[in-house]
Amino acid sequence: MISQWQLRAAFAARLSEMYGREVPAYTTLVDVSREVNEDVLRARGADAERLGSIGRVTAERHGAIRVGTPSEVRQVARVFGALGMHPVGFYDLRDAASSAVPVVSTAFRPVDGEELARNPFRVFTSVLTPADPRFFDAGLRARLEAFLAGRELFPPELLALSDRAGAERELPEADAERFVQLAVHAFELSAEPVDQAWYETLERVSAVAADIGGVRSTHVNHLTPRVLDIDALYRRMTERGIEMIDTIQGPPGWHGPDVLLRQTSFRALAEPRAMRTPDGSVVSGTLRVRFGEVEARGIALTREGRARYDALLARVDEQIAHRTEADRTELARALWAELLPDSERELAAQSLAFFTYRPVPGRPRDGTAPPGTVGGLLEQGWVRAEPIVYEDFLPRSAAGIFQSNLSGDGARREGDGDGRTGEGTSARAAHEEYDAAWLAGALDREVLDPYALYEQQQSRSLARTARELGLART
Ligand code: OOG
Ligand code: NI
Repeated sequence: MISQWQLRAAFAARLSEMYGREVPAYTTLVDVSREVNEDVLRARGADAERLGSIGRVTAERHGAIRVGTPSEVRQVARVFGALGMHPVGFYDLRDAASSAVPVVSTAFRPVDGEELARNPFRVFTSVLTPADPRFFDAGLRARLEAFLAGRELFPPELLALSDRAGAERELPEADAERFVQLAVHAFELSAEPVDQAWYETLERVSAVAADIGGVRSTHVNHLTPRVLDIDALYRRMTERGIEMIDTIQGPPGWHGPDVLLRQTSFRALAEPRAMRTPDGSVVSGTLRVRFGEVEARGIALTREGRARYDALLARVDEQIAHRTEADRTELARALWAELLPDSERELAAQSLAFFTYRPVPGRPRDGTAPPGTVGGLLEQGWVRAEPIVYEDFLPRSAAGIFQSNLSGDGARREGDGDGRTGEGTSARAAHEEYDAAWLAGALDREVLDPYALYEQQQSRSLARTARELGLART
């Protein structure tokens, strides 16, 4: 029998193999990431593994897919449910000022610590919002919905195997193999000719709308390795002549602990695709739909910690607007140092980040009683804190990453009006319609709250620690 985590690991590995065959630049990214990780390990020793063993980090990937309808995203939930991956978090990418895209998203991932340690594979999953009149007028919406209703992304055999694996939490070997084959195939780029006129109609609204609704299948659009030093990775990719987007998204690099998530990407490559022209002939064209991304993960921040990050973004935007010449990175680094303590201990003591706690074994009992605060326990060496890694995404970074394939034809830039109707009352209504509850309804599953998951992991460890130290509570 093949268990869910083994299925997940097999799927992730085979998807990676497929993507490397189809997108050779991905292989370069994986190779360079591995080199950087080995260097960091050599330079920092055990400290390099503070946020995950080198085995986990080297194997770790996230992918991204985009689908068109509630029923399609529900099928996605069944396929990933088979792999022990659950929808966590709700991201609305329609508002980002300079990079609005007509989707709302969640991430499918394992949720419990042991499952994450076995294989943390996650997939950022977006679903189109055709009823949002800021992007689609009534006529286009109707054509789009009719087109989407007529396609099948996942064959019935795959869905049946998915439901079985989801219910039984394992599959016999032959069925597991079949499942992995069908699942990987569902995310390959299809060779079917693309209807050029239809694709271009959608592209005028948004390149993402065209990527989702302009073709009869779906595909993984990037697969992201994890790296221990993203600044070094960025330099090395640039040295190899690969043109990266101009920033690293997320918190700035600084002297303090890594927190949340830093990501960067290279632009989608022009790949040859068969196109059906309006007169019915098939010609060869190119589309830019698949790109490369890499990320560094840090400690998960509490709501209070996250509020500081959001304040950082707001302050950088504000100050950059007045001082266009200012170096964004330098400014962010300086503000960050002001907003966030630069040690794990202070992050823990001020409840800004999540940790798991455990008593220090063999601490000499000097007759004093352990203090009642986390800060005091850490300070006096009673307990040790291990950082909890941020397993989720950042909406602002995600919006920036979407730009990786919006920067060519079909880019929607700030102030572009084409394809959008005004932002009247109906626009606001549609805006509210696509919320977390809408997504949960579409998925037919609860969308889990990432903070609640981290909080639970932390409070369990605190309760255990308090018990072992004989404290009433901490
Ligand atoms: C997803 C972009 C977001 C990330 O890592 O933030 C993302 C997409 O382009 O479909 O993958
Ligand atoms: Ni990504």
